[in-house]
Amino acid sequence: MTQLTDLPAWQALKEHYAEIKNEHMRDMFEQQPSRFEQFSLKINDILFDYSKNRISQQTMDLLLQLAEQADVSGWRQKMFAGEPINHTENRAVQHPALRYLGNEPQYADGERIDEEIKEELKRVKALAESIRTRRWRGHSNQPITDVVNIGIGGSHLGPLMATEALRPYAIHDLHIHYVSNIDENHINNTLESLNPDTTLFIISSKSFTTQDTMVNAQTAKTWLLNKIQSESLLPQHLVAVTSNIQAATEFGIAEENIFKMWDWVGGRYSMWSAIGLSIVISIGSENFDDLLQGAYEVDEHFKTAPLAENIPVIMALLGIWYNNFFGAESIAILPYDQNMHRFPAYLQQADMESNGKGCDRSGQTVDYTTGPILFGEIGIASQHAFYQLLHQGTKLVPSDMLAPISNFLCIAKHHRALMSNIFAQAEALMKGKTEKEVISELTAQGMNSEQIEMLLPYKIFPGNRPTNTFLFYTLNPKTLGSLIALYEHKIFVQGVIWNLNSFDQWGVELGKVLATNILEEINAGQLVSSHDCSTNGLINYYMDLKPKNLG
Ligand code: G6Q
Repeated sequence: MTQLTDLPAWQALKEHYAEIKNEHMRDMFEQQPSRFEQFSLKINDILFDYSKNRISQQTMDLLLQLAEQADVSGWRQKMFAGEPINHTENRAVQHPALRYLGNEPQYADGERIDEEIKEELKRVKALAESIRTRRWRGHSNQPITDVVNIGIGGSHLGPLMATEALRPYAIHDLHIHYVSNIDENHINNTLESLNPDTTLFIISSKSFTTQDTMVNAQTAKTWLLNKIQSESLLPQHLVAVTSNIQAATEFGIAEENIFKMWDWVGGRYSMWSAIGLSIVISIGSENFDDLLQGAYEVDEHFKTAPLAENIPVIMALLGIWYNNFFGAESIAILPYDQNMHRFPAYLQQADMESNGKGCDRSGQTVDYTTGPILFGEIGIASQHAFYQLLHQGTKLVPSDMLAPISNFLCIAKHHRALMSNIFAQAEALMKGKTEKEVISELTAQGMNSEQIEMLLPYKIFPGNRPTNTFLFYTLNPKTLGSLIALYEHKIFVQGVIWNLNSFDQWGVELGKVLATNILEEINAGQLVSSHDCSTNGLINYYMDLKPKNLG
């Protein structure tokens, strides 16, 4: 394959960048009053406005040529056909099949998968509904009031994010908790207020070997047994989601309480599978169906819309424009909806674990930059925290802002103020504030020329800082499903263009084995000398000072 940087579109974009890099969006808007119509798209009730980007029609044409020359359509077709595009693990990438609502058979590595997907979803819904309707009883015949999902990474972030985002749709006498950290504080703080008689644990682990999850699961089991005192009653309080049925059975989970997941679903793409069990318990089967529906409609859009009108493709190309041509190193995700407070963390994993790679599909080290540093927080809170850097810092941070046009109660006083902030921030980031504007502002405040001269440089805002704005009617399950799928496919398209395998995660696997040797050394209780002097020093310092009851 031709190197990415040798593609004609890449070369043309380099030249185009040199021409456009000093143009200011303020002027672009003045010259093109129809920019909003030209550079915005809609899918269902989601409006995607990308007009506040440092682009012209020529930029978009060249970026679209890049997508064509990198064969985005070909790779997209391979993914949906279930070909093993995760070549380092020899696996298909079929999370879209989990939400497929059409009538065509679905395949992964040549095997038909749609029947078992439906079967498993049915089991998940049956369990969820029996808990929601209080038919599922604990060992003392009391209904379940608290569900604790124990899992980490992909087996944690998606369900947590969606449960929080869809709080208005949740059943209120059922509380869903999430435990991921091996630090005992996490599980202890969670169990503190819970009653074993009315608590159900979901052990969510694709591999059922992840240390953090397994240690927390053991602690949960011991906590249950302290009260229940008989292993035979545990099935009423313990279920698992995994592809390692044997390990879950050996752990003591009844076979009928084990929900399947498959090799062809990556952890960070798995909330659509039984890993989403806690979401279904929280919002119910019908709302979960809506979540799937929203994602399915985006899958169909991604599959069929021409590249120039394809929202995930445009999102990906804009990211590449800043990452590879402007040298931007990060992107910010800024939801203006409190319930989306875990959305940036969720996307951080999805994006950085998928495209945080420097080795291309043929095993060569790339000579261009790949996945950005993704960070973010609730927009309003961030305005009082890190927006300073977005406005006046030396780094270019392209940002995505997301907001609902109406929220659940829609109290005018709150909502109008919220919306005025998102509009004002995106406008200010684009326009900035010129010297002339600052002078007239300070003059109007009654300052003399000496005071103005002193303050002037600090009050100037360069502007020209790009944002995408997503407005959606309300954050309902369908819209959330669509938003997540838009980002999933954006990540896919960027991975294709950077010629990466977005679906393996050797860095995570490394983390899973790295600590093993040191744990053995700590368990042996002797001073160590097998590492560099810093690591030896830290371990020995810890061994010396750790509380004696830690052994
Ligand atoms: C996701 C990653 C990673 C994984 C966790 C948990 O894509 O592979 O975040 O989800 O390490 O793994 P298990 O589900 O196997 O416990």
